[in-house]
Amino acid sequence: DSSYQNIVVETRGRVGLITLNRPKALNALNSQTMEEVVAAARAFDREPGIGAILLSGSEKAFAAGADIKEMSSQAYSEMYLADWFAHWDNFTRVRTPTIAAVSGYALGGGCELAMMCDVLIAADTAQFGQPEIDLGVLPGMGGSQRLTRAVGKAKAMDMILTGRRMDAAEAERSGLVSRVVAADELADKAFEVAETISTRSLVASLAAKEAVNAAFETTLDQGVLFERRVFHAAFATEDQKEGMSAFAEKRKAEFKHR
Ligand code: CO8
Repeated sequence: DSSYQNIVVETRGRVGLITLNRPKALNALNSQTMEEVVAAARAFDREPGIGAILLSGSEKAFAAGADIKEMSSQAYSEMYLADWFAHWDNFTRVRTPTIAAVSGYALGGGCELAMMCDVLIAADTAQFGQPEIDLGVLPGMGGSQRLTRAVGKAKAMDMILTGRRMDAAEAERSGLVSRVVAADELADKAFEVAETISTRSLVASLAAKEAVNAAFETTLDQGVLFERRVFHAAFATEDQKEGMSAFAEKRKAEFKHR
């Protein structure tokens, strides 16, 4: 869509691609970029022909943070009244699975945006960090919550209080990312993952995402109950019939995404 200035949006098969494209600021996430990423993700989310959304940056930077220059002179009342960063919540409400392909810097808001995605794939050059403490502030796009849930209190406190970075190997060891690949293979491998997800039953993958996310919001008992109800409901779909018949007939399932 040519109406976007800071991102490039394209469709490949059933995968919607959003590429951050603000190279002069290492993809720093200013308000305009936030509006565009959220708009593009929501547009893909409304499109039944899209089964996965792949979010990438550049080789050097996924995103070097929220835009410090845009924020620096804001007063508390301005931040509060504008509810700065709250619009990102709409990105996390996208129901289609989101995959982040991270190469280079994912710092501050860049790390936080990557953590908003469902699957995080890193190049071996990736560097994750929450350096806000060096700016006299703290994470503001969910980092104190999502990093802690992802890597636990010890590493989250260490990173957020010292501002130190984590390389790709430590990020994988700590459970922040699911896979690390060679930098020159990131685009292909991340696309492969997105494509794999996108070809599965859309009803099943949306429901699966919802069920996993429930684990962060509810008790084990309630979460298991939620899963069971949704699992039962899957038997009302054409894709369940197709998936299970295909298994019995020893052929590949042809999902209709309904
Ligand atoms: N915001 C705005 N501009 C940025 C940002 C950013 N986060 N990051 C990089 N840029 C700009 C640089 O200012 C520079 O622009 P110019 O050429 O006009 O001077 C251009 O991008 C290239 O950057 P560098 O020259 O610095 O590139 P290097 O390769 O030397 O360094 C780094 C790369 C290490 C990533 C370095 O750019 C850096 O440290 N960036 C900031 C990282 C950071 O602190 N991120 C956290 C941001 S804060 C946040 O996300 C949460 C909210 C808290 C904000 C509080 C504000 C008061």
